[in-house]
Amino acid sequence: MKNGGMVLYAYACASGLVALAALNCGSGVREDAKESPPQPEKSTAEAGIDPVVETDGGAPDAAIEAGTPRFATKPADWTLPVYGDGVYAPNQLGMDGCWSTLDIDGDHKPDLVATCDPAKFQTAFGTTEAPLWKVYKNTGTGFDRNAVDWPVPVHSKGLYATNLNTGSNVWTTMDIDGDGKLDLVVTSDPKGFYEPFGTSAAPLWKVYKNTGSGFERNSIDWTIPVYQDGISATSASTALGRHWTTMDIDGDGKPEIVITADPSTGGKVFGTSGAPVWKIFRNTGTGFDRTGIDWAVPADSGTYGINDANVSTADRQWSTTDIDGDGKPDLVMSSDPARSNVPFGSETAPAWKIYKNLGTGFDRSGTDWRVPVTPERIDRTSSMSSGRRWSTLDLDGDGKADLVVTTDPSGGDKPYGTDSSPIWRLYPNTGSGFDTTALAWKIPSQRESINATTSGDLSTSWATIDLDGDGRLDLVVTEDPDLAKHKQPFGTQAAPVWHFYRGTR
Ligand SMILES: [Ca+2]
Ligand SMILES: [Ca+2]
Ligand SMILES: [Ca+2]
Ligand SMILES: [Ca+2]
Repeated sequence: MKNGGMVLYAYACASGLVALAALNCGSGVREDAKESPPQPEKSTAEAGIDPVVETDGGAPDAAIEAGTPRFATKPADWTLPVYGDGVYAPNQLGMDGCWSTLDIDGDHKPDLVATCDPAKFQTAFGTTEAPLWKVYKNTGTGFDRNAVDWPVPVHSKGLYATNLNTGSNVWTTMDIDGDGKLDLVVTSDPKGFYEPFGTSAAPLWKVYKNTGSGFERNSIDWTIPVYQDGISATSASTALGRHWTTMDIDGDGKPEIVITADPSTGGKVFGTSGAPVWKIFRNTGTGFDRTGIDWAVPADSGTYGINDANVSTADRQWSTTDIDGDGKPDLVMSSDPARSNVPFGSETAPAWKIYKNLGTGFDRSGTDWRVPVTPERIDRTSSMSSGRRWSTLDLDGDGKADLVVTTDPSGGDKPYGTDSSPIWRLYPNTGSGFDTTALAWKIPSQRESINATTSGDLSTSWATIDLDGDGRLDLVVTEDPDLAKHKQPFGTQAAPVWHFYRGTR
């Protein structure tokens, strides 16, 4: 195996973590909308929400429409179990514990899953022969403070996390068979280093199905395609020109393996320059086909073509995202390769190019997708650098991903509005572009400003996720920003809580 310099990333995109972290990973955003229809509209009074008063520097901003309810103004307490020194983030894998917020029992509400015993370093609960996770089920107003035992398979290292990607320990939690419940998928043989199970001519993953109350302790062999050095993770992008991912590209509810680059050409897209293709390997429900089908992708002027599902470099920005909300991921090219880090179109009418998913390939003819005129130039689907923070996610709950700009580019890496009345700007998805007029999306005011949809690298933790499972994204602040507390939730040690701001309309 020549894996020197191998860089594996984005495996979380194929896992259940996606919808929760609100990352821009194609299918993650729409899952919520698909599984639970939007709730009936309520008046402001019924919803108990204050109307937004636009206070951006005193005078109303002409580009902002005010008066629509957003997140609940006052937080509700979201009960948490007592675990380790406190559950202060939606997901954690470290010295202070291992947990994930994901829907493990398949009832469309995320549960809190503790995967390692806080008294032992990176070791599952239970015994070596009968390992367990602890699941704190979602009650609709919190996580149950009492855990249920969740059996997990035996693995040499012990399955102490929902996802891991370190050489011989590569596994993930994803719904591989499309039955609506997350399965445990071990993609690399612990006896090797980034090598799948089986043989090089007949490689396999090991799948442990979700029974609704645990994972089967016996695996099934899941066939995977043959690809140079082996498909040893759900996705990878390597210096050796190997690029693949696992996603539901045809929208049938089951993920496919999508191989996007040909290592024999140094990592260029497959096909010809005029008719480039990816290779997709269909999911039969019991494995992936070993014979690939051509999937049309657009031509690109770069040396390698569209050779990965998601790319973010100085002169190339694209992602595989369901932009039109039809349930199938589209290819979205968000910066013009002729002008680095600038969208297509003109200064006064910027646009992305979208290549719609036709079910059997992407339309090779791009169509313009309007993006708003903003000082920071919206040249990618999401940005998490200081002062340039935005996300593409369905905040208004109509099933289509919206553009949400969460920092004011005029300085300070803060949201729009004022410290006491901060707002995000939401540009709704019209089905053929983003509305050029923003809605003011009121967000909570706290010591450390909420300047991104999910905190990511920031010191206080929060996330925009559908925590109560009603199909609307909520804002949850999981770490108390009080300076006297460090990496602690709200409440007390005996009765910890998150601050839950319900999403409403
Ligand atoms: Ca659940
Ligand atoms: Ca499943
Ligand atoms: Ca599929
Ligand atoms: Ca929307």
